[in-house]
Amino acid sequence: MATAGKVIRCRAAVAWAPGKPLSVEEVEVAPPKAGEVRIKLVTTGICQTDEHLLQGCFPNTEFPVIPGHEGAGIVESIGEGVTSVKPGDKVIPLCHPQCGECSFCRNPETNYCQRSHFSGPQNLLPDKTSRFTCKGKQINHFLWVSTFAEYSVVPEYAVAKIDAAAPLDKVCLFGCGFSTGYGAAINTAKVKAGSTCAIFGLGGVGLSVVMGCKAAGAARIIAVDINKDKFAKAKELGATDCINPRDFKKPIQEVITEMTGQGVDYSFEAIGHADTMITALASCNMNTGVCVMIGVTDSEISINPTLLLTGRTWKGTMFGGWKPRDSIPKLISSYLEKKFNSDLLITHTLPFAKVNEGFELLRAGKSIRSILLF
Ligand code: PAD
Ligand code: ZN
Ligand code: ZN
Repeated sequence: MATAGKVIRCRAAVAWAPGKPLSVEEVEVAPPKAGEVRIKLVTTGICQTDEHLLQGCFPNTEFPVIPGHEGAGIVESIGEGVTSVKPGDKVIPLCHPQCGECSFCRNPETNYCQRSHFSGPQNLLPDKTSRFTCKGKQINHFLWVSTFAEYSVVPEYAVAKIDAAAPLDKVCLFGCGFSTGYGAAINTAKVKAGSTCAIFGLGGVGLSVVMGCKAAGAARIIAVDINKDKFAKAKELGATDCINPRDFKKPIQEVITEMTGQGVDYSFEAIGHADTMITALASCNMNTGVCVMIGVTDSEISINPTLLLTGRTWKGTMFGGWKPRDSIPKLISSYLEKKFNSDLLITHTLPFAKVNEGFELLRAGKSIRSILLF
């Protein structure tokens, strides 16, 4: 493309400091170095993890930064040595990489990659430099992908090439929310047919868990949220019961235990609060129950060890357990074959300039997923 090898000037939403609205600015995006890919983003979703970042609660991140990690786009140019994608390919930038070389990537039992942000900050690309500047200042990357920019540079091992037929304004959800929630049920919990499940938090992630539980053949899917406006969508996606903890005097884990006899087989926390993580754990049955934590918090948790002593399993999930470069293209093929309908999670589509409005909708509990179009 004519822009290959050149600095591109384009729009991006910059977070200059925690707790401040995003500022849509003109930024400069340097060309990709060896092993990197420059992507022209077509669309991006807004996830609660971006909100954690804006509030200054995301670990290992320094401001100013370009947030966003649920994007879809087209390869604009590639750096030296890149072989798996070429200009013009449709791609999903991956906030959870798959380097293919580390011991975890080589282990079929896990999707964690040692180059993930839990192993080291992703404010800068792996060579410890940024490709973004704005008003003469260096701007940080977020999770390497920074999808709130018209162009972004990412390492090759944080890009998945997808089917050319995929509608980018829909499949951007596979870059985080849908894949995470659906995979938490299918891969991490390994929900069995006929089982009972409880999902705490009915945002884009929690509702994707509902879809995963339904696809796995769960017999009863109990959806829990303090915002009853989320219940209609949860029912549409497969929830059999919807409950609001504020409608009960007794703790919700006791309500769920009474509803199911012993507690559910699988529980999921898709909120990101320490107290609901403990509640989700106590809601699965005391012996064979499995609780999966999805929500992100840096708060400490204190539990009575008896909760685990009797046999419960407590696990976390990153990116729904998918090895992303291998799995996201296949998951998108299943979407194209209409095996599930993740489009139902999209409640708002806004022009990119309205990015702050998208966050207001999320904060007010009015959206599931807002999609921004560049
Ligand atoms: P969201 O804000 O769209 O949804 C959260 C839902 O929780 C909302 O419907 C709230 O009403 C509900 N809620 C809030 N408090 C309570 C409560 N006390 N009891 C019951 N319901 C409550 O967020 P999201 O779906 O975008 O993300 C959910 C979490 O998952 C968030 O912490 C995010 O950072 C995390 C996440 N984790 C991964 C991962 O790989 N582990 C990936 C993506 C997102
Ligand atoms: Zn996310
Ligand atoms: Zn790896």
